Amino acid sequence: MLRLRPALLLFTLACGGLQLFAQTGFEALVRTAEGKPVADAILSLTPLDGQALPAAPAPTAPAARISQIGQEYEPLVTPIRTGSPIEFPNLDTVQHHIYSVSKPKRFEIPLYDRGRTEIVVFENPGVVTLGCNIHDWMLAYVVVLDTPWFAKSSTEGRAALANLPAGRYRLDLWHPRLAKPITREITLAAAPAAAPEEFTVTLRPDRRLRRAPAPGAGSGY
Ligand SMILES: [Cu+2]
Repeated sequence: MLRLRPALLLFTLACGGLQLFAQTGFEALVRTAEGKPVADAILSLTPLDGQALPAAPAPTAPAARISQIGQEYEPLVTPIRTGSPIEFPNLDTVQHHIYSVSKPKRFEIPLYDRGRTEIVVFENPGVVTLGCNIHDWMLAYVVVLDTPWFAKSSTEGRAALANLPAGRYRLDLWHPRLAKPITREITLAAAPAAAPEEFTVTLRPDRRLRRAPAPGAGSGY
């Protein structure tokens, strides 16, 4: 039978209880002033009280995938933690030429064919904008974050975080069409709020032009 010394047992129980007590959650609801839900917003919380960050995942497997399909990037916005690899499969029958001139990660993947998958590691935090040298309407964003606590808003405008320690955080909300990202300090209580925190945002017009030929049009590039 396992025998624990009383002091050790108390310590173990106290730590376990504290750990359980300190975990909390946060949910954001992002909408326009007209009440329309906003998808693809990136919510992130960066600890200000020295809350311990979970260990970064071993960069052996890609943390995310950005496909080229139908001569578009899919998805439009991808959040990852600093140091994570992303895979870029070409699922089209035409070649693509991915590039970024964004400061956190400048790179290019020259002409490559269907079936190939390149992997790129994003070492620095910030927003990386991706284009394609062949199809200039192709656009995607990688949001590289030092914190592991981030989420992308759904088509209902909801972004939820769970299992993070209570305390003070810097909250950042980013969206490709937000003129200025929202930044504020928040304090998470041990008990998560009953209702999501609402964010009303003003988005710039979507100026993206869809210029890819219709599927089956038979055009190359
Ligand atoms: Cu392309």
